[in-house]
Amino acid sequence: MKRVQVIDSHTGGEPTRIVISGGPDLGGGSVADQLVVFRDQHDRFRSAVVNEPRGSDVLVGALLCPPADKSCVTGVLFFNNVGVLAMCGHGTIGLVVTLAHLGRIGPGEHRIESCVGVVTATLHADGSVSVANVPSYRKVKATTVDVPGFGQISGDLAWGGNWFFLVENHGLPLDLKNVEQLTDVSWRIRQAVNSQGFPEVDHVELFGPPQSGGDSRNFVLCPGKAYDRSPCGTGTSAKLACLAADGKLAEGADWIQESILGTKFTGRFRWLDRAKGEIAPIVAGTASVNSEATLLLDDKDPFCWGIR
Ligand code: PYC
Repeated sequence: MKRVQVIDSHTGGEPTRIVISGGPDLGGGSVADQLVVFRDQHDRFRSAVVNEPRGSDVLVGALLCPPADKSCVTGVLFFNNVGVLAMCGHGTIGLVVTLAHLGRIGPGEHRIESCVGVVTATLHADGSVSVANVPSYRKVKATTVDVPGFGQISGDLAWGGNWFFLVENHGLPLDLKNVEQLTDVSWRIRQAVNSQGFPEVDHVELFGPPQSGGDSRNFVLCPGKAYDRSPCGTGTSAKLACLAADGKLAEGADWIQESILGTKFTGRFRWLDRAKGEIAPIVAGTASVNSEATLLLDDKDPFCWGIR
């Protein structure tokens, strides 16, 4: 019987399950190196932690691992119901609140090594967390794809730690009551985008008018077909890159991104390279710890490694 200690939190409604102990030994090296070992040799552990019967499609998992960069408080690799994630903004906010809950860190700046680079998270005195995310940029502006059953859709392709296809003009109400249609259309957009020139896109982000006092509302579909309950930290970073490139948001100004639930992240950016459109985004939000648990992995359990 294997015991895996986890702490669950949610960030703006989006859950994160942090593996505190009992995870596989990934052999050291950078977090990017360890991610490859995790992805190639420990996929059933990923599934055991986040998939049913212990988890659900919406759960994002995070495994603490030793950082190669010793100035970092920890390394972390993120995963979901279908595989590994390059980076996760809501998960990083959840991680910081979880480490504070464990008494491992206090208010102040903390460097964290992810598989796509070091991010700096600040735990503020009021418990909120801001994450200085990896450099973000827009790769393609206003490309049009043909979405079967929906027609032509135009969107931007941008990197914010994951790859996003960002769509403004879809004509769908961004309302929880409409989540099935939003999921269906976003999934078809992703398939069209992947097959029509951009196989790297893993997330689709639809935007609409704000409804809860922010600047914009979004609906983000994740690679495993679950929608992000939070405004998505990497998705907000990709959005900031597009706003910066279009001259629609000034350097240092706040952008309040609402999720489909109405929960909010506050984003802002600093230019890294204006000619290349590269920005340093900062995304801030809050998380709450809601469970401490020990997962029991028993090979005799027919669903020990998750339903997949
Ligand atoms: O907050 O970056 C994020 C994220 C990615 C997938 C789910 N949440």
